[in-house]
Amino acid sequence: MLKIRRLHSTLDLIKRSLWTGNEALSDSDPELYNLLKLEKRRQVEGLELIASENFTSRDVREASSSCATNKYAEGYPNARYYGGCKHIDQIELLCQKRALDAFRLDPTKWGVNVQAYSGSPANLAVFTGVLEPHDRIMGLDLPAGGHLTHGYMTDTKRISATSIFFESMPYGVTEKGIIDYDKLHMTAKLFRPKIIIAGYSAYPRLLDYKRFKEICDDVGALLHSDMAHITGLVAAGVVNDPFEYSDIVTCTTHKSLRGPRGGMIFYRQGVRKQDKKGNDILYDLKDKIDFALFPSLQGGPHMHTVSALAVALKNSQSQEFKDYQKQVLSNSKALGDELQKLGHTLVSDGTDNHIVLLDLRPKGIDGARVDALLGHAHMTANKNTCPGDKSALIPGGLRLGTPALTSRNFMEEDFRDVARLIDEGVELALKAKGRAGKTLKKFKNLIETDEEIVSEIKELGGRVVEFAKQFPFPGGEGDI
Ligand code: DSN
Repeated sequence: MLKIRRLHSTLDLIKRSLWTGNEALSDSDPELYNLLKLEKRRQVEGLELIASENFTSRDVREASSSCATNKYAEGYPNARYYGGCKHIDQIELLCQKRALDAFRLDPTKWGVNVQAYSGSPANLAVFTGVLEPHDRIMGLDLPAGGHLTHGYMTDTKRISATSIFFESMPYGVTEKGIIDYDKLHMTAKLFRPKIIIAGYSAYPRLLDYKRFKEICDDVGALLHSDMAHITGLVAAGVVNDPFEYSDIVTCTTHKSLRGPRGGMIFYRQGVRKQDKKGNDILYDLKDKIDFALFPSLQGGPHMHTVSALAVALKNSQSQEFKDYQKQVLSNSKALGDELQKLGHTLVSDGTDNHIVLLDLRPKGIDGARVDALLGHAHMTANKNTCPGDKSALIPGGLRLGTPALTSRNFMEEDFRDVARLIDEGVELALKAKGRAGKTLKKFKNLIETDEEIVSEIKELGGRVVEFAKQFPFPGGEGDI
């Protein structure tokens, strides 16, 4: 017979010095709590212009820190290695269904894996599943706007695991900063890759997926689109759709989609093509990719993230979300136009997406110096290579993006103000560079010590804070 134990109240437990697990973070760990408070303040009072960042909503945050964080669930729905997954299975199936719905995909033609911890593991899982070690891939070169996991290596070193375990050949952009499709085609014919990746981290234009597919078909490669940056824009249908032509699509979930930090892999199912005798050749991507992700590369899925992703995908179906994505694009144009009016140069002479890539070289300065100075004035962007740059540490460009501030309801006129604030920062950086001498180290030291420069940065930063604070901040009122 089981003995019935009295259930203890929190008060009882405290009296008996037993662990309750109910302490508020502010009480149990003021040191960490205060750091988070400072970070929240930085986000509220600053201008967040990193193109890959965004602010999550309260419902996404709630699911993100929910009880699902406690559960191990290695495997996939209805095929787990642990018990207790009844509800977890439903959560993952719901998330998968919402993922297919969000991108208007027919479940007989597409499947999805929602367990990737982020975009980089998602890409590695695709290559691990579909390729043999040392098989060949082609991706946009990092200095031309590509991503590390698209096979990045330098002249002397293999940097990304995707170039350590596989053989990679980059493609690039023309002098005007547009992908050089002709050269890609020519190189692909010689290199014969098994996968060509269409995707980017810092490319301000749309991709020609039809052209990518034609090249893939010509050389017998699969087309893998990595839509990480534009996941939300694709879900809202405001940019061209990679699914129409791709065999595989990977993405992150925390950028324009405004979800938790995670990744997804979509793969085609059903008939791939017909052989010469007219027999159907089927896709075999599902099992290969699912197995590569788990158990080959990852362990238990982060089910709190999968839960929060399901929420974000539901939110992506709303009219508000579609309007938001349209605003992201129109804000990006306004930001780019105003910077050009102020005499700045943009890579590719403009933007079609959420990214504005400022080429600072014609101004006589670089992205590293401007990034550092803007940071002191509460504007967060990132230094970035421009086509033709040799150094990733002191590159010529500054990457700017509109998703985060658009989530705070910034409109076109607000972004024109942002452009003017950035322009003031660039002018100040030029002044500081003139005084600092040659090295970046000296520049960084000067902007923290030169009395006049420090005071001018402070004055600019003060205006930035007053400006930013006027805008609402999503995700709830709390301190952290
Ligand atoms: N770090 C992301 C970006 O900024 O584009 C990609 O991984």
